[in-house]
Amino acid sequence: MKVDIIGDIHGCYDELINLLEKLGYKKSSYSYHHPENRQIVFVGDLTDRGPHSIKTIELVYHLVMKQKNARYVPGNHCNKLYRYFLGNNVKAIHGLETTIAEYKKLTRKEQMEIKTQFIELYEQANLYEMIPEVNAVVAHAGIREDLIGRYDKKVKTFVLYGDISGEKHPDGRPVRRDWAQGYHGEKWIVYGHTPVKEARFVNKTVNVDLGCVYGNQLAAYQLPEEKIISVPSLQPFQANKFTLSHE
Ligand SMILES: [Mn+2]
Repeated sequence: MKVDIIGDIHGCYDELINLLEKLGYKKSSYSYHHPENRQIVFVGDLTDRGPHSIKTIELVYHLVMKQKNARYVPGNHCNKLYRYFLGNNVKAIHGLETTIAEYKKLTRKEQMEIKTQFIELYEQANLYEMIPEVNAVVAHAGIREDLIGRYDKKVKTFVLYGDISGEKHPDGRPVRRDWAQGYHGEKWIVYGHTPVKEARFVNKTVNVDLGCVYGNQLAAYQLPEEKIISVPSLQPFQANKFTLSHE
């Protein structure tokens, strides 16, 4: 099996379509198929901040749940939207407000459909995906080698938010440890979560969140080819959203 692991989309639906086409997927009715039967894996954070979060949910739901030739792992934004749809009291900030605004413009029937689809997609997802055929593990914010195979609360926090210590930078951002530097495993760890201008390779890990929603690129990491394929973002570029290191 060959896979295309796609970074954080954050509602950048048009860029997702461009990327799927560049990767060689062919559209037929509402589906995308690859002539060589490649599989798509989404690293999570489908929604928030970008222009088309609802369309992105619909397409990913279709590929994963109906067509069943794609996989999805949840990101922290997915977790928050899931809790919103369950009726929990979550704050509509950090991008969730854009998804809620789109959602509220839908009819009651459409709202019910999209909510049901997203809840179904989220609940069937594993915290991370192991893909032995290409010797890889896909987790939204990455995963430490000793956590692979575990599915407890600590792992959940790690794969959704990264290696956070609980400390904060003076500007309020959480301090994240650079788990990739300490990773010496044999499996590829493919992740997103922290926007970087270029795919960040450290040991056998790669960050494929090229900050599409901040105007850079939407990228896929191809295995077993070990190749990055990307398309330009259609959003305005925001240089201050990119960090040079893991922070
Ligand atoms: Mn994230």
